[in-house]
Amino acid sequence: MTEVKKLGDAKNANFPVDDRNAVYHLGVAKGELSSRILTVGDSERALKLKKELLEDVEEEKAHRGFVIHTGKYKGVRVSIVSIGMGTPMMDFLVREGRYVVDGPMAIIRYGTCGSIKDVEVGSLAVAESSILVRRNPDFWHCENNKDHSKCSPYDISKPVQADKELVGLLKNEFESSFKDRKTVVGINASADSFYSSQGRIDPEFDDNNEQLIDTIIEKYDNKVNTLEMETFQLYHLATRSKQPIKAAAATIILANRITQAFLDNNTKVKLEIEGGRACLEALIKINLN
Ligand code: R1P
Ligand code: URA
Repeated sequence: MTEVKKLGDAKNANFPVDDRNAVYHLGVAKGELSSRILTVGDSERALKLKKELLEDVEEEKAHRGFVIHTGKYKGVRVSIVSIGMGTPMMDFLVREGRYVVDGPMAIIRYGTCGSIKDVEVGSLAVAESSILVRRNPDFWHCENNKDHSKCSPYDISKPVQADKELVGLLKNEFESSFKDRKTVVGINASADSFYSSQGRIDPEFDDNNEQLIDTIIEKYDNKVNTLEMETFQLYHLATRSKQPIKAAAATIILANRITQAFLDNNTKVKLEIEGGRACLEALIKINLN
């Protein structure tokens, strides 16, 4: 059963924790999260993965939109954590997760994405690196409200790398698990909106994003495969962490932004389980010593 345990009074405004040292958003204390984490966006995906793949399951923890299932995969303790959507949720997971885990960590994200390449929906992707695409509100709120020439509506960052060893493990696991499907390996783009910053046209809003997908394609020489919303923050924080965090991400290609195809639910569920298994295989094989 889901445990909705209330946190006690927080002690420290800079990094709030309660009397048992449980962190303010994830709601867990030291020992309640594995150093090997598989994170997904959707809580239903996390629940399915737990039911299908974990043994010796510990008490479920749920707080502020985060759900944590800890148990054993092939005898190794892992946590499957659903975080919802967007870079702020990934920021909470990596920072508060770092606080409650001692020593080196490994974090794999398994999510869904759109593709801007000629790749069929239902293919898989592994992100060797990630860029960040951010809407720049200043573009619409310039001083004189007309001078748009001085700034761009969207900022596109430089790439941040995944952990090479974990990418290699994920690539092998996906290629051997999905022999009849393609696994593409390359650059991911994490966006701060599913809509405007992923180049979706929404007639209800002034988004100025008609050129965005072409700009991303050109800037990175047609090497950006996927668009989603969290991987950049994972890679950025993992590479800035003072203690080692090995991070990598894989995704199911749900939407093809060129052909407008969208994957059916039954195939998605199948790929969630099989891909989740591939991620757990990689997660237990990565060396954390
Ligand atoms: C948008 O529909 C959500 O799907 C993708 C995006 O990154 C965003 O979180 O990932 P998940 O399927 O893991 O949620
Ligand atoms: N998730 C995203 O962020 N974008 C897509 O197009 C599909 C899933």
